[in-house]
Amino acid sequence: MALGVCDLTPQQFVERYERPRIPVVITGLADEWPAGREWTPERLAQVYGSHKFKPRPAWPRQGLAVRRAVGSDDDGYAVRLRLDWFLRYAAAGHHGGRDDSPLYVFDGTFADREGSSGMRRDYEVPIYFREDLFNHVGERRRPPYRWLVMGPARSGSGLHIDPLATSAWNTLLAGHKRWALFPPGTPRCHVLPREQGIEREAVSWFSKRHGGAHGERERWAARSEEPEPQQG
Ligand SMILES: O=C(O)CCC(=O)C(=O)O
Repeated sequence: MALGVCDLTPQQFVERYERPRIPVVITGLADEWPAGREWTPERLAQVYGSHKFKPRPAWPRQGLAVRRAVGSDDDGYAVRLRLDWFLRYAAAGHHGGRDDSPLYVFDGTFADREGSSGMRRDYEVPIYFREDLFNHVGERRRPPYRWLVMGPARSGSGLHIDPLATSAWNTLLAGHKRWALFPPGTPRCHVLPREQGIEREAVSWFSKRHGGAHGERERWAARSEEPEPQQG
């Protein structure tokens, strides 16, 4: 379901979508954001090119320990990559668009780190999402809550459940993003499969259609009820 920002008040959003936990795409929310103009690959390279962001493969592949994935070193410390290098990687046809597990910037500290904190000025939290639910858990338990995400074709986040079972709002500034959404109540084994040969990463999920022996996992994914949601 896609609605324009003018068609939906914050109260209607809560009643019709948030409370019954129904996904919705709201268009027009980012039209005035400076990010829409400023966050082009050229401009980002110019302003933030030497700053390091945290990439990761969409999901570490089966048998590859999480701590050895790009994005963290053998001791679990973050590994970061200069943005101009990442952008070059993403633009190179023989890399980003072809790798088994394309790198994806997924940086939850960009807004706090010197060097990239200026990006905070380029967007604002839309009126529908201004209530800060993480306030209720206290600062000590607040998980990362704002992310910069970007990548080449076929990159993406692996299947996951968000911190503290919350839901995030997402804005797409360029490109297209395909989603697999699982409704509340989906058995954990379908969202976070552990079987041998089932990979959680986006490119595998979408290309191999890991539906399980009887397609049960696929049936749980929301796209069995609606057309597969695509942003952009
Ligand atoms: O944009 C993505 O790749 C995933 C974003 C995400 O992890 C989320 O909304 O929970």
